[in-house]
Amino acid sequence: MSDLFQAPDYYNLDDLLTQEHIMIRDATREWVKRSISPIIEESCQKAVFPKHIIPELASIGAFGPYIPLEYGGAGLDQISYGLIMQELERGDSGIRSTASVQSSLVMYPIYKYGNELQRKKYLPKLASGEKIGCFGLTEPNYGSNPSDMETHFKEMDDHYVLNGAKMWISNAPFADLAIVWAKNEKGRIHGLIVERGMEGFSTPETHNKWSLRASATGELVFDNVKVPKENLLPNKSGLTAPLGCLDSARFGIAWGAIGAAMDCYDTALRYAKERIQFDKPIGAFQLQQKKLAEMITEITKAQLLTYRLGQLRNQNQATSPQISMAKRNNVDMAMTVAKEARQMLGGMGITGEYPIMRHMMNLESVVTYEGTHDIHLLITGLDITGLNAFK
Ligand code: TGC
Ligand code: FAD
Repeated sequence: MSDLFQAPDYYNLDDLLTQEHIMIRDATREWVKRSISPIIEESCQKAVFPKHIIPELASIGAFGPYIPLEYGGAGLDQISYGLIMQELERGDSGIRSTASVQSSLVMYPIYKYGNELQRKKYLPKLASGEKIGCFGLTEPNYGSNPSDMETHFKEMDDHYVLNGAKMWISNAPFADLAIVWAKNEKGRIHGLIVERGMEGFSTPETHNKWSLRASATGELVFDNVKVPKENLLPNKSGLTAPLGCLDSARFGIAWGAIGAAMDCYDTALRYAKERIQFDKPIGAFQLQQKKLAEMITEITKAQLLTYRLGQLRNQNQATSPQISMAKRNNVDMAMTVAKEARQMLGGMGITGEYPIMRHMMNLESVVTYEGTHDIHLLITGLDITGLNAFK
């Protein structure tokens, strides 16, 4: 089925964007129509990540949009980054996942916490898609509370010996390298660059997912892996280091979720005008109009929240709790929009003829990863009361 997507802009938000923003957004939108829409249903049904799109994602600037040009990035601002994530997730959350992991969870820590040698060695190849990375924080026994992680490394003469396991890692099955968060002998968390081919390092794939099926997920297993000392990220340690990467990725997800919601809304709106029941388009019934009116209201509110957050990020003034609020609100909004839109399509809503059910299933992962819905609420709770309700 051809992709007829038309983006809703109820409050003329395009007027707030620069020409460059609009150009980048439209170019990504066109690429999604051309390269993702025709293949995504089959990728999801078959549960395979379409690897052939990697060079194309690189060429549209989706790998490291805000990483400086000198390291191969696109040198763009945060709103451009957000718009790219929005458009990719309009195509599919799994495609956005691949781009946001590569950008915010692999390139960002190397850029921010790495030394110049590491930046020069890895960033251009990650930007061009020649190398794909993944990010290992979550463990089988430690998801929401990564500070208790068990993965650890010991210092030897010219290398470290790494042991442990990570779980639920996007891109792991085919990644060339992993940014792995592990504790040293003093219990301090550090980031290590672990490369495919290092002895004792394996990446088994996680099968039978009902969600994010076009994204490959796997484990990272470390069995006495010898990691050269030059692979430790030297410029930041402690839990704040991985959490800093998550701020950037969560910001991208806040924009991405709007893309998924826009696609569901747009599909339902078109269907409501075309589908005739009781001699009328179903869009003429008040109950269906209520659904559509509430969807566009919530999408518009999310767009405004996210645009302002983008301005704050551009000024380096966005706080982590502000990012949590946007991630939580927008993903929840997108889930509600998807659920209502699916019902509006009746039986057709459950088929792969339309994208809604796929978005709905994907969002079940998006609401959980990068901090669950509940965890982000607790982050807001802590921020406004000063009282920690995690423990
Ligand atoms: P807590 O004691 O509160 O904090 C420890 C230190 O971290 C600081 N901090 C942050 N720093 C930078 N950015 C943030 N967002 C930060 N949030 C907290 C904090 O100030 C403190 O610093 P210091 O100097 O005092 O030591 O730590 P806690 O153990 O109580 O846990 C806090 C909590 C629950 C907020 C945090 O651990 C959390 O966010 N949990 C959720 C875990 C999570 O999001 N995992 C994501 C894994 S990656 C992933 O899902 C990728 S999916 C990718 C895709 O496919 O798109
Ligand atoms: P748990 O932490 O066990 O939480 C279970 C439930 O308990 C949740 O509802 C949670 O909100 C609730 N809960 C936990 N603590 C509290 C509390 N203090 N108060 C109230 N409720 C609480 N991780 C990576 O490191 N890298 C990746 O690339 C990555 N990709 C992923 C891809 C997919 C498809 C998925 C599903 C996950 C991915 N993750 C990744 C892992 C993800 O970040 C974790 O699943 C998430 O952080 C939650 O951890 P958990 O699954 O262990 O749930």
